Amino acid sequence: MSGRPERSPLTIQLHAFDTPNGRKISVALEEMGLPYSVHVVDITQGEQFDPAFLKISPNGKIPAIVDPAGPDGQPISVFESGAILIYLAEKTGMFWPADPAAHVATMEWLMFQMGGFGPMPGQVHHFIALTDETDRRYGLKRFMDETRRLYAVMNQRLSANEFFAGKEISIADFAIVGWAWRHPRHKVDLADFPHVQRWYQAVMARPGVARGFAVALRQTG
Ligand SMILES: N[C@@H](CCC(=O)N[C@@H](CS)C(=O)NCC(=O)O)C(=O)O
Repeated sequence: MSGRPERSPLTIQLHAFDTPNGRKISVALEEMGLPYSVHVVDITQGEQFDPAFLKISPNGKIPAIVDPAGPDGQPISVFESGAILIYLAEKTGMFWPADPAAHVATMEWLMFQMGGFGPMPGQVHHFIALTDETDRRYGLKRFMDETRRLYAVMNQRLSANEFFAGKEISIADFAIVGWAWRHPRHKVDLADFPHVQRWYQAVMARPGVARGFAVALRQTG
């Protein structure tokens, strides 16, 4: 199984925490069957600001990876989850459809996730935790409405397509499932979006995806 702690020279380091953006990458690594080791960056303890981590992730956010076998066999680090997914898809040739139309669709829905279906539910997660009702009300309405609108856009896409890129599962699905996984936290009932619900159940039922969500991304003990 990948995700195990032992290292080999070709083991990719995953620096992450148990959040949607972290899970996208553990899911992709598992689905691609790449050996990797987990390095928990506890963002609740400020570890994302450690100078050593900032060297590989200058924006101070998880996830990041270090691939000891990067271009020309040299080590390379990658930050930003969308860039990491594309890097891994190009490295393996997996979940990166060759068909030109499906390839474009993969990029579209990956960018849709990075620009919208991540930042918007992320704001819901922020405002929902506030206790002051005045601070909470406007932000929650604005970002919940927008989050539901994004679910409706996805529902429409999935009404005519099995996966976001079409017939094939792609890195766009891994990006989106990381955030859809948190639908209880942003208070969206997937039953309101039946095509998203069908897709979500199918993606979550994949053994590789299940392993990606099960791997420990928090310190235990
Ligand atoms: N656009 C970035 C967003 C990464 C991000 O927001 N990471 C959060 C956890 S999901 C984080 O590290 N937060 C810590 C902080 O903001 O200090 C990506 O997709 O990689």
